Amino acid sequence: MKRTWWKEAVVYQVYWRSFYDSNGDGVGDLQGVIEKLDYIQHLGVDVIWLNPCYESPDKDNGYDISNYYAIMEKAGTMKTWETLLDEVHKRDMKLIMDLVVNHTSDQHPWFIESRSSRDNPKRDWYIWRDKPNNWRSYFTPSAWEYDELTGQYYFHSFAVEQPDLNWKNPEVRQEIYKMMRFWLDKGIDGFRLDAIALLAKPEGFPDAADPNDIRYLTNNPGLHEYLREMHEQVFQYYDIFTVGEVAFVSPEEGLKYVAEDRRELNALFHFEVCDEMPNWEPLRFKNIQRRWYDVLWGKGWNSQFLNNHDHTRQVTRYGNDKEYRVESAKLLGTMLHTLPGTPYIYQGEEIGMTGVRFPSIDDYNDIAMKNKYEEEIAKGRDPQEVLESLQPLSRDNSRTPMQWDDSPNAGFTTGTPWIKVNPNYKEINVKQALQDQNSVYYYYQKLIQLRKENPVMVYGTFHDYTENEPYIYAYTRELDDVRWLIVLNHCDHANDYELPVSLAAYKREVVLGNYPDIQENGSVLHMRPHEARIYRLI
Ligand code: ISL
Repeated sequence: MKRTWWKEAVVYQVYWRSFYDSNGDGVGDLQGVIEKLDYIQHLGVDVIWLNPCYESPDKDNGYDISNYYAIMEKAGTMKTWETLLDEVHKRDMKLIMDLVVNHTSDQHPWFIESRSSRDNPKRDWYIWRDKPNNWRSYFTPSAWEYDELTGQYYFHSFAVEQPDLNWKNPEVRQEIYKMMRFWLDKGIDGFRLDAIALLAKPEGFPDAADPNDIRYLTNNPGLHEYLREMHEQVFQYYDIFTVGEVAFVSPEEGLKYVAEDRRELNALFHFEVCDEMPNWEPLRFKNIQRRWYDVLWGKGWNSQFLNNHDHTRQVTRYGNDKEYRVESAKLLGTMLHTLPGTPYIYQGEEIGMTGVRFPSIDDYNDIAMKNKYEEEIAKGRDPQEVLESLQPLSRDNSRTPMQWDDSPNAGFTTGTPWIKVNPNYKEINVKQALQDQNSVYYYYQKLIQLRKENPVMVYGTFHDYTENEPYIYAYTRELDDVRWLIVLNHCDHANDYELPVSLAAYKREVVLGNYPDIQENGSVLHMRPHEARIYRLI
């Protein structure tokens, strides 16, 4: 298998508006990221993924761009951004930017022109029709918005304020490629490609059999031609990393995006877990891992993540964020950093930050949640019941400010935070984690260091020995004569795991564990609640 830096990397995701506020306006900013780069470097990560900071009316937290060539004022200036890139590189790390090209903001000059008249030269830069079909969007009951001025509907896969670009139009594609070269020529190290599976739209926009099953928004014919053209005209000229956000794909479909011989993208995020598995389902998770490994291994590259700025913090959603928060956070980290693919750390995950339950809908900011709340209220549902149904998976669970210390607002800002701080910041914060050798932080540091020193963690083949085990997850990674065994007890109770004969035959050496000692009797491993162990088999 070809070895490359982005396969060996650990990526740290920075949601800058919630990371660190350097000027007291209550919103994190790029200067704040610069001031915390030593903290990120100290963790040992190799790449920073920066969420969108382009000029934007900020309806969807930057995913509605009105000028691709400028930095959002509340984030900073182009000068600040250039300093950030420079400081990242000085610390021997890399920076990938979020590329949002399925849609723009409705305030982008392109769309303002396009909606101005039916014969405007940019009319066909977006998607206009006389009649909508029955599709809904990710964030609204209909994917079509009527525009009085020209008496037609425009298409939007997300919010009304995010009209989709018409990728069929070669002028649009060339303009986007020019913009991508602008940032690549500035020296960035790659792109996270937002909603990239949505670029192509089906001929004639036929009605959907089930409008509520929105997978019709994705993976339509023509998409891969766009991605191949993107590679041909832009990516191949740079030593960069491209990872696509690819919803609703099977491993076979996913391979089409990342197969090295197809020259499209380097890696993908699939959402069989984060979008489609609301809570921890061990057998389902294991099955997903095996299927993607079997189809991609040796051909294309996967990503390992359980949370990001769209998905609830993993220790709350897929672990135990109460009596076993530290052990559970370490177990999930062990799993993500030892399964095949590039591991992603979402800011705050490395100190075991949790999700949140704000008491009022007014405490929430996310357009997706607000829209859904209004939609359900309009159906006559009880407001409190709707709020409680939306809280667990609200995207704001992972968007509360980074918890730096136990001072007011968790040391995030000297102003009023744009979104409330999680009330548990006095217990869970970076200052506390750095003072505690047993903290999640130092465990993540060890995991990341292990990846740098042990290619088996990156290029080792994968084999799951516990397909039908509800609590124990035991799998090996093997490379040449190096063989690692990872054993996880994803459960609030202790469980014994009897090693299969094939594994019991080896002498075992502990590489890392999240409990201070190891309890085993011969080939029976006594695993305590949320215990994780990495063994070298000799
Ligand atoms: O948010 C989701 C589930 O709660 C995801 O399904 C998400 O909408 C989808 O993965 C696309 O997300 C990306 O594009 C959106 C933006 O709101 C998200 O933040 C971004 O990650 C539109 O640009």
